[in-house]
Order: sequence, then C-alpha cells, then structure tokens
Amino acid sequence: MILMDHLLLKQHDAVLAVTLNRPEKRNALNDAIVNELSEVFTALDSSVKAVVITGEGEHFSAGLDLSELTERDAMQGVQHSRMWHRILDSISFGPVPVIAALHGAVVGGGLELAAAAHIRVADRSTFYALPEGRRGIFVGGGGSVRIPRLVGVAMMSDMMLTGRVIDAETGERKGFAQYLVDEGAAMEEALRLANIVAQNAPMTNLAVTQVLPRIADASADQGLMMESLMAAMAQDAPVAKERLRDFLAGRAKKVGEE
Ligand code: 1HE
Repeated sequence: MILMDHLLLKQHDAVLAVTLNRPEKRNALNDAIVNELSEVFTALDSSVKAVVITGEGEHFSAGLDLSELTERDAMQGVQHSRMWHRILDSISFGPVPVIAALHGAVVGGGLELAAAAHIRVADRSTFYALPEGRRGIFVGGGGSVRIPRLVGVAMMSDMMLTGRVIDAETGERKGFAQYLVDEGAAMEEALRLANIVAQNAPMTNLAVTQVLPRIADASADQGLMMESLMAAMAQDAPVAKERLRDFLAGRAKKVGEE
C-alpha cells in the first residue's frame, strides 16, 4: 500500500486501486490531488492491467475545490481547465482500462472524473449533480464532451440549468453508471470486473479504450477504416490466435461463463 498526500494506492494482483483520500473535504479536487492523479496515471507499472478509482468516506467526490477557484483570473482559468483536460485524458487514454466505483456525491468535477473512466459501478447511495450552473460557472474538466456521451445533451442541460440531482437508480437507467449495486458494494464489484478486464488481450483493451472513442468521434467513412485497421492488428497478435485456437479446441469459456 502506498499513501500519497491525497491518494491511497493498493495493488491487488494486476489491478491497482486508487482511492481519493480527502474525506474531510468530501474528496474535493484541488490542484494537489489532480496532480497526484496525473503522477499515478502517467507512470503505471507494467504489472498493472486495470485500475479502479474510488473515494474514501461518505462520498466519491464533491468536485472542484471551490476554495481554489476564487483565486483565478480568466487566463489562469483557461490554463487550469486545460490542465484538467490533460490529466483526465491521461485516465481516459492511458495504458489500461479504468473502472470508477461510485458512492455518495458524484458531482461537478467528481462527475467529470467518473466520466473519464471506461466503466462506472454505482452503489445505491450515489447521486449525480452539476452544481456549476447554479454556482455561476461552467464545467471545465471535459464534462461538456464526456457527459453528453453518457446521458445526452438534454440531460446535462437540465442538470446544469435546474440543479437537478439524479439518484442512483435513475442514473443507471439514464447511462451514468453501467452497474448498480447495494450500498457499500461498489468497490467489490468494480474489483471483480477489473480482474476480468485485466485478463483481456492488451490489444483489445487498447482498441476499446483508445480507438473506439475516436471512431465514435469520426465520420462513418473514417470510422469504418479505423475499425478495419484495428481489427487486423488485434487478430494478428499471437494472443488472439492462441485464444481462437483454444475456443475451436473446446478449451475456452463459452459466452456467459466467467
Ligand atoms: C468543499 C467542497 C468543494 C465540500 N470545495 N470544499 N462542487 C459543489 O458545488 C459541491 C459542494 N459540496 C456539497 O454540496 C456538499 O459538501 C456535499 C453534498 C458533497 C457533501 O455534504 P456534507 O454535508 O457531507 O459535507 P459538508 O459539510 O458540506 O462539507 C464538509 C467539508 O468539505 C466542508 O469544509 P469544512 O472545513 O467546513 O469542514 C466543506 O466546505 C468542504 N467541501 N465540498 C471545497 N467542492 C473542473 S471544473 C469542475 C467544477 C466543479 O466541480 S463545480 C462543483 C463544485
């Protein structure tokens, strides 16, 4: 276990658990904590094949540390937002898949962080909100790009304009989370999923985390070409050939078997 100033790191076999560890401030994301996230995600050990990110205490994260916001002028604001983009991109487009285990508040920048992960598991205490609208600000951590991809522009507009809080059940139905579990069970489920993800061929994980979102952004024509190139690369890897041989020889699991 490694204790950084604001993060707690613990490796379970091939899965690294990263815990936001500032519960006294509801894991509000100040510059120090996002910089520590950057340190972790840009220097992952090659033994790490998947990451789970969660929060200590009652809440995943209360978002941007508002006490630091008052200090910035417009120019510094742009630079600060661009820093968040770089750091959250290091999560979205890092070397391995990332699963967010959510509970309590997942609000503002906390929701932007959760949206940078590839899968979200929420327990029943989870709630989602974008208080930026009511606080006279805007999202700055990539939320306007990532959140509409999960729940659509209409839902994000509603949350920002009205301050609407989305509960865990509605959040799962609308697409914030892919899994809804009992209170207190998000981390266990996220680790279980991360262990499955960690066993995938690395090229497949790379294709899903790095290429799929870019195909989604591209024109259909470019997307189809990227898909063909990625498919060819993935199937050419020795691990793919071995797994296909295993299936044909009856040695591999069937669909639905874990
Ligand atoms: C904070 C923050 C914060 C708590 N920045 N200090 N985010 C928000 O607008 C959400 C603001 N927070 C809340 O609405 C509530 O704190 C919660 C619903 C999340 C939790 O409530 P509760 O009752 O458990 O905690 P609390 O008593 O409100 O807060 C405990 C302490 O955390 C308190 O400090 P203390 O010194 O008085 O004990 C709070 O001030 C502190 N705290 N949230 C700073 N966010 C990249 S752009 C993204 C833009 C945004 O994220 S805007 C959304 C900001």
